[in-house]
Amino acid sequence: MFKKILIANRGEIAVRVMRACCELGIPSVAVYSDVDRAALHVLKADEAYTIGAAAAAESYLNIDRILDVAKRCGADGIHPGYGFLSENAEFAQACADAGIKFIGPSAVSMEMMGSKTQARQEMEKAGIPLVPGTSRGLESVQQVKEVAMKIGYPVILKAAAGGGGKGMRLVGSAQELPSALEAARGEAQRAFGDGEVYLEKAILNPRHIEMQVLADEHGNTVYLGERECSIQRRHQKVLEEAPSPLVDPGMRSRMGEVAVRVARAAGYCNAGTIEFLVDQERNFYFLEMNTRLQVEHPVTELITGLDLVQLQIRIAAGEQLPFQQDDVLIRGHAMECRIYAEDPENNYFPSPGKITMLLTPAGPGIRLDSGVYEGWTVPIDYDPLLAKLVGYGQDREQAVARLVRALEELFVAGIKTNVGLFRRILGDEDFRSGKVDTGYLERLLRQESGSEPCGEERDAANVAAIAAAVFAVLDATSKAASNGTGGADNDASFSSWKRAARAEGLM
Ligand code: MV4
Repeated sequence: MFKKILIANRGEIAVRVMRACCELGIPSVAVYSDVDRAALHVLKADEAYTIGAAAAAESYLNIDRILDVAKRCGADGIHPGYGFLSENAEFAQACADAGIKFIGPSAVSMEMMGSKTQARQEMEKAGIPLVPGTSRGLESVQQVKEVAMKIGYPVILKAAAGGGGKGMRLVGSAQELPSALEAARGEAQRAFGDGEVYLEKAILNPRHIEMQVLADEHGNTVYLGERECSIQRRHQKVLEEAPSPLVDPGMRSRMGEVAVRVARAAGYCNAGTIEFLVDQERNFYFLEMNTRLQVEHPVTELITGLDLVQLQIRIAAGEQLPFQQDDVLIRGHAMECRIYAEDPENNYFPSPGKITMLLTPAGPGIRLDSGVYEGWTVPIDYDPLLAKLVGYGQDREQAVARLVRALEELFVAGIKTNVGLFRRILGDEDFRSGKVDTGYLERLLRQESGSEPCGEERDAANVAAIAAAVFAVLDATSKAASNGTGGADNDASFSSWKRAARAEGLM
């Protein structure tokens, strides 16, 4: 087993990995940038080292600095979390060269899945169901027109070096093709330094469902069930759940077996995720493989009872998977809300700043993976994910009810968050009946923006609520009164202010 693990990441995922280290009795080492000196992951680590300026390129993406720290402190393993260097084959190779175990797949598997055309070629060979399209970079406009004609419009142009939605272009007809191809190539070149573009038939209103796999170094590969990830906006996932309301046991085992074949064809080791697009007839197609631990891994942990991070560490240490496919049982339902520092009134733009007050939910079926604390200032330099609020229940209804209750308990002051969005989603009829696809959230936001109170109404309500809060603090006699539940104000939109006033009155 490892003597010491360095976590090359920050925020909630760094804290999550430290928890696994702690339970395994392995000391953890944090690295941090200048603006993260007081970050939660630094406070929670056994040791912490500075690695440079706020800009990620100077710190969390700085391979030399991170390896320097690892050597200096005697770490024999590095966990990359997600994002940053987690899917960087060069980093995985540099770790191997330095005699430090990268807790993740090999550089070779990462490279194969990093090129979407190479991945398609390998998966084609392995007989994996793919969206109809090309598995090589496109050449002449004439060739592209012929292929598109054969598979039928609409088609999608994608960057071979892309993934996650960057550099995609929907093409409805042959007339649009020449300019779309040129634009897609230019975009891919600028974004990835690689202009290779390929083509797929467009699946309309697809669902995005992904399958978790685990593979050890001894040839054992298992699947741990799917996650429904269709609720996203601009390729940013917002809410995920497991199992998917769409998937029955038959579909799960077919999808799981395909996912295991994908992992085997990639020579894959450690935790990985196979993304599928699912069409309206419930046909599923391999889309891409994420060669890392994912943000939404907790929902899989809750329904399987497994600790994915501990398993990653044990696999990297050379252990056998401690169970077989038949031992994996799915029980209950889990749902994750990604709490971001974003301003709902400003198109969900990042909204960093000081967290002046934070009340966190707990209780039955609630898990909070957080990277922040009261009094800390959320920096603008990184992804604005604050925490993941995860609800678990014996069924979907109970998971939802617990999340709704936990969202009521959650109170964040000082910064704007997207918490209100989850109240809307969880109360929505289509969501409650499991009718979601990748267009769901945009539709909900469009439909609801019309029914919101107008700016003036909102301002008046806020002024009244702020005035009430100010009076509660200024009026010393309110201390006694604020202990009771008194007041006839039952409007949910005032409850945050009411709570702030009550809390400040008690101080
Ligand atoms: C597609 C597609 C429809 N047809 N490919 C977007 C993210 C990237 N991983 C792949 N994406 C898509 N590929 C074909 N052939 C629709 C999407 C897509 C999408 C996929 C997953 C989750 C959300 C999405 C939102 C819009 C489009």
